[in-house]
Amino acid sequence: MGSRRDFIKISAVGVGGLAVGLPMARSLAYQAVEADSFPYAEMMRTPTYCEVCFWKCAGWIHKNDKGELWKITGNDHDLHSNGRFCPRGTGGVGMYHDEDRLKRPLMRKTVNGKQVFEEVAWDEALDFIARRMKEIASVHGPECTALFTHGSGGKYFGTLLRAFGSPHIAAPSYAQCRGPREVAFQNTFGEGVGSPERTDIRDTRCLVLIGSHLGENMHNGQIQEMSDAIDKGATIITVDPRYSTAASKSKYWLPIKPATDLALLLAWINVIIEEELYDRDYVERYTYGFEQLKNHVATMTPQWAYGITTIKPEVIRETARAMGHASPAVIVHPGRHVTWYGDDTQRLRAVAILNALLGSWGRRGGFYRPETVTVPEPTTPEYPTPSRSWRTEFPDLYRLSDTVLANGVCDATIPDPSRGCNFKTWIVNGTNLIETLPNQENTIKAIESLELMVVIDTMPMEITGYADVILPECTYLERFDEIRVSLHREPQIALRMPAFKPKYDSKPGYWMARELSKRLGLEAYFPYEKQEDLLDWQLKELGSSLEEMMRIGVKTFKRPYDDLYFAPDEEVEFWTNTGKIELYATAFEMEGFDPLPVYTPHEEPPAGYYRLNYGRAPMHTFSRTANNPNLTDLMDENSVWINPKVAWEWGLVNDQYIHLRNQDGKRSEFPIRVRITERIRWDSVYMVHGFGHDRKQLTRSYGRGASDTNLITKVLVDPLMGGTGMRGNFVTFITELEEDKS
Ligand SMILES: Nc1nc2c(c(=O)[nH]1)N[C@H]1C(S)=C(S)[C@@H](COP(=O)(O)OP(=O)(O)OC[C@H]3O[C@@H](n4cnc5c(=O)[nH]c(N)nc54)[C@H](O)[C@@H]3O)O[C@H]1N2
Ligand SMILES: Nc1nc2c(c(=O)[nH]1)N[C@H]1C(S)=C(S)[C@@H](COP(=O)(O)OP(=O)(O)OC[C@H]3O[C@@H](n4cnc5c(=O)[nH]c(N)nc54)[C@H](O)[C@@H]3O)O[C@H]1N2
Ligand code: SF4
Ligand SMILES: [Mo]
Repeated sequence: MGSRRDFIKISAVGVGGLAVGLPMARSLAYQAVEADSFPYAEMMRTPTYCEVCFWKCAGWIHKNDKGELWKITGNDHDLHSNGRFCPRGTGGVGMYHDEDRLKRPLMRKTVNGKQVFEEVAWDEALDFIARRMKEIASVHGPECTALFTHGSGGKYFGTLLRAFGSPHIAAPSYAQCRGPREVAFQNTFGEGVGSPERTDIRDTRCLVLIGSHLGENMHNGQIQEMSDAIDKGATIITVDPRYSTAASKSKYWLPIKPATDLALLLAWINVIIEEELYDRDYVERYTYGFEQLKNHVATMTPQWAYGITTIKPEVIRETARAMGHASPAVIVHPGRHVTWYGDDTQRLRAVAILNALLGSWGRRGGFYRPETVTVPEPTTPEYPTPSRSWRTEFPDLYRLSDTVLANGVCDATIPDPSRGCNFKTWIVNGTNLIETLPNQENTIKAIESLELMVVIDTMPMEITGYADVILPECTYLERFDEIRVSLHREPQIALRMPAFKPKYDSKPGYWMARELSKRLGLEAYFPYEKQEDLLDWQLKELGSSLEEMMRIGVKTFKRPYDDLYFAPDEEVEFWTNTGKIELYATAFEMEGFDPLPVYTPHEEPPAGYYRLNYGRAPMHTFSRTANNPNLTDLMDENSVWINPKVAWEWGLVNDQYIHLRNQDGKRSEFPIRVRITERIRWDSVYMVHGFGHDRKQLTRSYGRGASDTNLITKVLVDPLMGGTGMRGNFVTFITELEEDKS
């Protein structure tokens, strides 16, 4: 193992690794002992839930008559998909087939003075990890171990970490995604929005999308409900500087000047109050702070907002009236990836306030009350009580965050004399932190300070290049996983089971976590050797069984109460300080933050620069699908959207390759193709996230398109909860590809 001082990103299985005979031989011998026949080989159709994104649609994996993978379809009883998968979900077959998959455990070793990854047997990899975890914890404490995880298998690594004595489990779906929304809604309604969102889109009469690009954002159930709502005549209002798919379906498209949404929201609140378009009974019965709000927005007129947002006053009024007339069957959509400009919690507070005024929370066509199922857990010893938390390192910061921040852990890993301790071990499961966290230099600096980094992944993604040990997980088509329980209108469970034996020498996360627990003396936290026995026990406790779930895939239970919406005269107790919906956020005030949202202007792009805007493509998920053989067929690189006026000024033509360079001089690693389109404002450019991979082992996606993360060096951190605003970066164009090699 190379020391961290000569740490480098290594990109390939070293020549040494391939040539070394012993570990391979051990690995194969090990397989022979382990390999029992695959018990589900005869099943022509096995249940699963999709892992291509986090909507977790339940479906079926079908085999052809040779027993090979044929196709994946939706389960008709599933509330997330209603039996229909999105193109990415169907393309899940590509995850199984991808020949670039991680195949065997790899360890960083020094061979002839050079660091390489060497293939090793599972025993060697796991023994090494457990030994190093113990050694490092004996010096720095177990709390210096952090888990970053996104996706289903992470649960069991979480158990391992807690059992080991660390509370530091972080997911990029909080501070890089929906954290500000959850904090804003918790501090207004006493509850977050959750996932899938509790939006009652199918019955709404007016849907307001503020940068929610449903259509590119392919969250299945929402898209289906949105098209149902459109069929039933709902008014769609889309606020987006880009002409998105949703904009094309909308009655009103408000091409707002980027970064000014809070001004629009405040002006809408102003009109709704001034013109008495709000739900008076609801506001009187349920809310706290109406008078303060009214005074606060008194001067925030449409005329005021026009100067900021470029949206005409009459359009602001007209759209406010459309919402008011649809009330309470109106949804001002809370969005999902909301970490934009650093004042995101306050922007989402304005969204929450609007919904409260319109009486949509708890109402049909607004936000319903979701239900879920609680899965019982086997009795295990108590977790040890950690003596430190990441908060120790950031005592004054991000006080309203209710979870461990991925970026917080990253920052607390970089040695800093003002802090007492730093993280020393990272376990990274199913998250490509290099592309996922903004400011790559910072992420890499943190990784360089580590003593141990273990990466569990299915693909040789960027993050694996920095690992000490890489553990290959089998894909979701080859494993059991925890029972899917998520929020929905009805309580429902779904099963994921293996359709095939794991390819190569890959293994399920459950097995890895349990094997590590044995080596760490923590086996008591994993009382079931086989995951299927754990699942069977859990399912029986819930009144089903593994046998039943293997046949039906999803099971729906009855809601215990008929309370999907508030009853007409229901007295509702909200989990806020006042027990009311807080238009005026008392918890914010107590923490020294604005109890009512205040608009403050954001930095503008300097001359010759354009705001870097990014988002999704319907056929890809983040960086995880860029190499998927089925999905690269549909789209194999991203392009940069440029307004015709700007293209003309720069002499750019369609399909020309250029580089982008940001305000800090950071240049895109790979060139990107120009797409000239009226669909983007002249002050911004747009690109799809997840491309521009720099790992040669990703044979289909290496060097295809550019990475937005590369160009996000400036991070606008939300002072309330630590969300990482990523839309404050500006880029210019480099057309001379050959000359600029700096
Ligand atoms: N620049 C920029 N950054 C962003 C965003 C953006 O739009 N632009 N979006 C943000 C948002 S909204 C989110 S939610 C996050 C998402 O962040 P991530 O979840 O980190 O996104 P991915 O890039 O898909 O990385 C997933 C990783 O999991 C691996 N993987 C896939 N399936 C499995 C599996 O079954 N087991 C294991 N162990 N690994 C698996 C993939 O190979 C990949 O390395 O990113 C955030 N960061
Ligand atoms: N196909 C596909 N679908 C996905 C995903 C995926 O990877 N692929 N990821 C899923 C996940 S985890 C998430 S979090 C969601 C993310 O998807 P969403 O929450 O829908 O969207 P965002 O990424 O926040 O926003 C992208 C849109 O915001 C617009 N925008 C940019 N700046 C501004 C601005 O200043 N104001 C306004 N009003 N709009 C602006 C952009 O033009 C773009 O249309 O998508 C989910 N669905
Ligand atoms: S929305 Fe598509 S990719 Fe996401 S879980 Fe459902 S089928 Fe899979
Ligand atoms: Mo997300």
